[in-house]
Parts: sequence; C-alpha cells; structure tokens
Amino acid sequence: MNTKMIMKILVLCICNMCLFQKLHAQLSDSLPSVQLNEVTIVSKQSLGERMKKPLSNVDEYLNRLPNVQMIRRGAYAWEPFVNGLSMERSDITIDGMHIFGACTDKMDPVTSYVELMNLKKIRVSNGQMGSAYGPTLAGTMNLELQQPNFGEKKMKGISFAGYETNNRQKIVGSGIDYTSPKAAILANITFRNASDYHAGGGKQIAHSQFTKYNASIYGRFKWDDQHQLQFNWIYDHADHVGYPALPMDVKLARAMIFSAGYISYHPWKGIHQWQTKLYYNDVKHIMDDIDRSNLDMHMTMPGWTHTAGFISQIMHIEGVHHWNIQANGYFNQSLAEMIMYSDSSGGNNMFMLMWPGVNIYNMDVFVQDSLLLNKNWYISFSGGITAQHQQVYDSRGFSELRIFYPNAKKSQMRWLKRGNITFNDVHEDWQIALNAGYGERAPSISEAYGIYLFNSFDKYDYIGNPFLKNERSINLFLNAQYRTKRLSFEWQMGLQKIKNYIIGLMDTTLTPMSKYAAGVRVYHQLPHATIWNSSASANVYITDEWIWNLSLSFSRGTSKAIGNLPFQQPLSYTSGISFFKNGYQVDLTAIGANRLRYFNKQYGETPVPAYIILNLSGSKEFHLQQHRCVLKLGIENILDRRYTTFANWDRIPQMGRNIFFNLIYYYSD
Ligand SMILES: [Cu+2]
Repeated sequence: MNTKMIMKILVLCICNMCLFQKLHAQLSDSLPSVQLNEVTIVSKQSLGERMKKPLSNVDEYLNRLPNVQMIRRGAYAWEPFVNGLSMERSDITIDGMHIFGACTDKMDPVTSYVELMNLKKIRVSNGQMGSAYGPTLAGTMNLELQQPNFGEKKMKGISFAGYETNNRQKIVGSGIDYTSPKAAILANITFRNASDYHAGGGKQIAHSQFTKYNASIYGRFKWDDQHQLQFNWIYDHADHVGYPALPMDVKLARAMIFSAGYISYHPWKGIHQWQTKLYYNDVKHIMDDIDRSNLDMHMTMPGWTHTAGFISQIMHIEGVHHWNIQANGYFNQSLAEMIMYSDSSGGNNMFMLMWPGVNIYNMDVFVQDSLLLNKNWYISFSGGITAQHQQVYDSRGFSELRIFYPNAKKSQMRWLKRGNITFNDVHEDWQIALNAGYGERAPSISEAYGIYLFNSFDKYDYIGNPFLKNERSINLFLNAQYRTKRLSFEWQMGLQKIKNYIIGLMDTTLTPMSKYAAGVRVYHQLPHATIWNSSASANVYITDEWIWNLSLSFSRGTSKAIGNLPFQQPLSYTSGISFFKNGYQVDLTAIGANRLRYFNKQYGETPVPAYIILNLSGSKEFHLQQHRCVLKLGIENILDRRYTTFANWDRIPQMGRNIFFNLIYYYSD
C-alpha cells in the first residue's frame, strides 16, 4: 500500500469516526441519500439551517440526540446530561474553551450562551473518546463555532424571522459573511422573546417567559498559506427568564466570550499544523424571586465566573500515524452570593456566600495517536493528565466553610488521569468500533464548597464537602453501523462503572436554612454506581422521495446504596416519515416514551406516564428577486396532549400545540 492510499483510508476512518458520533441526527435534517463524503458539504451551513425548524435553539437540537438528555426547569437553558449523567460529569466546551456557568442552581449551562446560527457542529463523544480538552467521565460536548472561509472576494448575507404561536415567541436575526483571499469575517445577531407557554389543554405555565440577545463575530486573516490569525467574540444576554419549576427566576444571565488564536501550517517537517489560542470569558448571573407572590421575604442571588485560558495543539500526519499533542490550561474564579431582604422596614438584610469564592488553576496535557493496522483495522489511543489546584480565596467564604468543616484547608491539589483505547473495523457498508476508557473528575464547586444550596426537586438544602475524593469511572462503548443505498442502521451501547459516585446524603444533625426544605443533605460518595444505556436508529430510503426513520434510546442507572439513580431515561422513541419533491419537504413525526418505571422517590422523582405526541412540518425553497428563500412551517404536539417527561424538573408539563413559521432569506453581491 502506498502512502497516498494509506492517507486516504486514514482520512476516511477519521471521517467515519466523526460520523460515529452523531451523524444520524444530521441525516434526518439533510437531503435524502446522504453519502459519507457529504459531511464536508453539509458543514458549510450552520447547524440551524439543517434543522426541520432552523430557528430552534441549541437545547431543542441537543434534545434529539439519543445519548443526550436535556433536564428542563422551564422553557429556557436546559441542562445537558450525556449518557445519563449530570452536567459536571462531562466536559462541555465551546471550540475547546472552558466556560463556567455562574448559577448555583444550574440555570445557565454553557450551552445556553450560544445560538445554532453561531455553530457549525456540536460534537458529542462518548466516554473518553473526545476528551482532548480535559477530564470527563460520561463524555464530551464541544460546540464548534461556524468559521468564515477564505476565497474569492464576496459578501453574503442572511436574514431570518420566526414566530411560534404557543408562547408568542418572536425570533429575528441577521448575519453577514465576508470572504476574500486574505481576510474573512462572519458576524451575526439573534434576538428571541417569548411569553409564558401553555401546556396541552391550554393551562398557562406561569414564569416561563424569556428574552435573549446573542451577537458574535468571527474573523480570520492570513498573510501567506502558512500563517493565520483568528479571533472570535460572543456576547450573550438573557433577561427576565422565568423558571416555572424553580422558586426563583433570572433577572440577568450574561456571558462575554473572547478568543484570539494563531495557526501555523507545516511549521516543521512532519508537523501538519500548530495552533495556539488564548481566551477569556466572563459570566454574570442574577436570580431573584421578585416576581413571585405569596412570599414573606424576597431574596436575590448573584453569581460571577471569570475564566482565562489557553489551548495549544500540534498535529502530525505521516504514513500510518496520525498523532496530536495538546496542552491547555485555565484559571477560573467563581463566587455566588445571597441577599435575603428583611420583611420589616429597618430590619437587617441577611448576606451569605453560596459559593465561597473559589480559584481553580488547571493545567492539562493530552496525547492521541491513531494507527492504521491494515486496510480495515485501525486503533486509536489517547491519554491525558490534569493538575488542578483549588483555593478558597474569600475569607468570609472560608469562615462559612469552617463552620461545617473546622479542619478544611484553604487550598488543595488534585491530579486527574484519563486514558482511552478504540478499535475500529471499517468496511464499505458496515463498521464496528469498540472503546474502553478510564477517567477521573474533581468535585464541582457546588459539590465541594456549596453552602445551603436549595434543591427544589428533592426539597433539600445541600452542603458541599471539600474532603470528597475524585470520582472515577471505567467505561465501555460499542458502536455498529450498517449502511447501503437504501438503508442505514446504527446501534450503540454503553456501560459505565463509577467509583466514589458523588451524591447528597441526609444529615440529621443540621437544620435547613430554607423554610421550604425537608432537611439538609451533604455531598458524600457511594462506593459504586453503574449506568448502562443504549440507542438504535434506522433510516430507510423507500424511494428517492420517501424516507422513514426510527430511533430508540434508554438509560438505566443503579447503585446498591440508594437503588435507582435519578434522571434515567425510560425507553423513548421517535419515528417519522419524510417526503421530498420539487423543493418541497414534508415530515410527520411521532415522539414518545414508555412510562418511567425506575425512579427514585427519595431524590424527588415521581412516576411519569407514557406519552406520544405528533409533529408535522413542511418547507419550501423559492426565489425572491433571484435570492434564495426558505420557508418552514410546522405544528408541534398537533393533538395538544398534556404530558410531562422524566426530564421535567418538578414534573412541569411540556408545551401544548404550537404552530411555528421560520423564514430565511439569503442574499449575496
Ligand atoms: Cu440561577
């Protein structure tokens, strides 16, 4: 085999590996009979443009992926669970950058600070398979930003508008894309405003409104084919966001994300690319209960995080080897306060730190190698190590922590190791990948240092524990794909064994602070927890015009000490039929789940009945004065079913019947 041939196969393998992750989610969005090599074509559009409802938000997109579950506390900023495990157990990044939400109640996950129009791809990897940027247990989610391209001098634009009847959501936005041989700029803005939504049957869900502004600029410059500079800036601002399942709403959630990077191609012999990036981001989150009535006293809880970091990566492709080495580091500072206002005039307000002011210094090194064994088999290995130094810097916060832990130290050092091996057997129409990985993670700030964080799901006040050990996991993932001209099928299974599983356990010696709390739980560790999950999907290309698809997924988690782990997905399914002709597309989809049989009462879970809803959507492409337009119309939950899911915090009902329209207008000079 000559080198060129080997290279070709290696590139194909890597493409397939990307495909392994989540292609079938994209498949149902794109044109019929998608071939492997169309991945690059597809990625020229933003993620939103490839959706049935292009002006959906990131949450709606992620919710359709079989190994991601979105925990919903309202209509906005859902919490992504990867492979049945909570947000702190996966590594969620934007182009590799670490960003930390500033809310003690997880009202602002990283995914809430971007728009689909900013994104090229969301790469979700299982276990340690994509752990290039840091430690993880369950998997990684990297939100890859849409980049402008170099090329002939050209200016393109896009404008869009959407409306949804159920919550009177208005969406407007615009973007420009400037291309030239040496400079390229992509900029866009999106605005959303929604009122309260209505559940099936018409009941208004109070405090479920939101308003969000998002703006971003991405610039790239090069002076020759070897050197390139790029910078990126995102500003995201949400205000008056209601969380119907929580006792508080968000007055402001704001993120400013900035990065500047330098790429050098072929800097030395054998090195394909060297890329270095510096970044900074700043998150501010203010929640309060000013809009809630029937309260004796009101409170406000502001939180802040600041993160500065770097990523430096060297890629090498030669012969049968494809390796990369990466170093990344960040400094993060997080603080959250609570002010409880006195009910009597002249009385004293109460002030407390909920996160006691924590600095995290994190340094990580990662290596990965892919090796082609023969025409069909290739292996990839990766490994990484993180040094993490945590320090409580605020003396007020440290004294609070000392009330519970008189021996607590101001700072501590943790070493986190991870490793992974994947075998791939790739053939023309089928492929199998088997992966085994090991990972560790440090406790999150809430788990290690949180002070009286009220959890409205199980109604306990939670207290952190600085003496927690690292959580450790061993996992196995299996993925099989079969693909012909008329059929594509994918099956995936994961088994995760976790040691030192972190969870809150009741402490009867402490009294709760919140008068709504049933008691106090302190974070402790269970010796073992096991999660296994599986998903399958199929696309059948019945004719060139008709496609049928089906996807199924579930997860099951247990631990001897507590029984069922909370938030495990019952068998859930989506099945749809799509029709394409003369620029028209029509989709009819059924989405449903079996009843939730395995739940944990002690952690606030209640049974959830089975449900099924129907969605119908259609789109048409047409031209307006030679400019391309896409119009999409749809009805979600056609029968206006009232239902809730395992993922709905406090079992708040889901949205009832909703009619949406999305119009996208493209123009170029
Ligand atoms: Cu919050």
